[in-house]
Amino acid sequence: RSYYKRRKLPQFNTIDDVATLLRNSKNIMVITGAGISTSLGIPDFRSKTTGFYSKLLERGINEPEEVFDIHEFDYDPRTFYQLAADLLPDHKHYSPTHGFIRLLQDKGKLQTNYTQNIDNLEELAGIDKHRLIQCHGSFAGATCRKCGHKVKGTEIFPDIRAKRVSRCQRCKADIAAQAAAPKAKKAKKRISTPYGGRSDEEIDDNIPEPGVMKPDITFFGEQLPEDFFDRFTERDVKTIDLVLVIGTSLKVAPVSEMPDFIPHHVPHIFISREPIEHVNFDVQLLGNCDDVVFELCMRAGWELKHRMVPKGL
Ligand code: CNA
Repeated sequence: RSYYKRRKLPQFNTIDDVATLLRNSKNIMVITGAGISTSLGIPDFRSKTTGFYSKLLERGINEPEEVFDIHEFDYDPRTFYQLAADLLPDHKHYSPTHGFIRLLQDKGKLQTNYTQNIDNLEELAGIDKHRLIQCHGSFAGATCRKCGHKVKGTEIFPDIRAKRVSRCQRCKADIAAQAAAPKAKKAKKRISTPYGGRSDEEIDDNIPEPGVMKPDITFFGEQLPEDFFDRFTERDVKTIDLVLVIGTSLKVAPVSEMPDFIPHHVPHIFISREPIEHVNFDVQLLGNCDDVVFELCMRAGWELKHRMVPKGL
């Protein structure tokens, strides 16, 4: 299939058209971004005064993408660890928009939720794992950059919250075991090396630095999960009958390109604060997504039960 900008479908124009589409559709794809979690106090990236990127600029970081660049992280993980706490949710609440996606699932209409979010709140909202693609990974797990040891994300949350670089416990244990190993072994090595006492192996042993833990979020320069491409091209584009794109600026590829790869006859609906010009959506419902999905449910005759966002958040 060639990639080109889709034409609009002239028959869909109003919020009531969208409510009717919701009622009639059976296989809905929902593509979400950071905007569906801002009502919980988690900043998005690109909102002008409240976004994470504007905070970074205030702190003199001119190229915010670098905070999430894998090469920068490997070179010096401190920048990431000083800033990541802002994006870590409390995992106690999800937003009404998460509740709306759950409602689509309960009604048997949710085919797949492709989320760019890393907060893993879809899990809290009860979205089935097999209906969820976390395009950019999530904070749910973490992996050592040195030895590959995997842990639950919650194990490194205290370090993230304390703004200190999280180190691998398995590397630490290995280093401790090496240090406690019988000295005779080292002495033996020394005798067997012709270079006056220190073999290459021993020099390596002298760098007892445990590996750095990295949350399993996809940094710039890393691959997206394989199931993203497989599910999208092999299954979803062939079978969905409606796509809802919610709370995203659609600036990050390849997710930003998904709507143009979906067949043109499938209605494309956009719900967010800022309008989008680089994709032809049939209807753009602009405003706070929590309000918009409430209104849509009301017009569709559905009751949106969800955990309310507590006051003060
Ligand atoms: P973005 O570029 O910051 O865009 C978010 C969009 O949502 C903006 O256009 C806002 O206008 C809009 N928006 C913000 N709040 C609301 C609201 N309450 N109702 C409706 N619209 C709203 O973020 P994207 O998701 O487009 O960019 C993708 C990045 C952001 C991914 O790589 C994520 O990992 C990353 N991110 C995720 C989180 C999270 O997991 N909660 C937080 C911050 C960034």
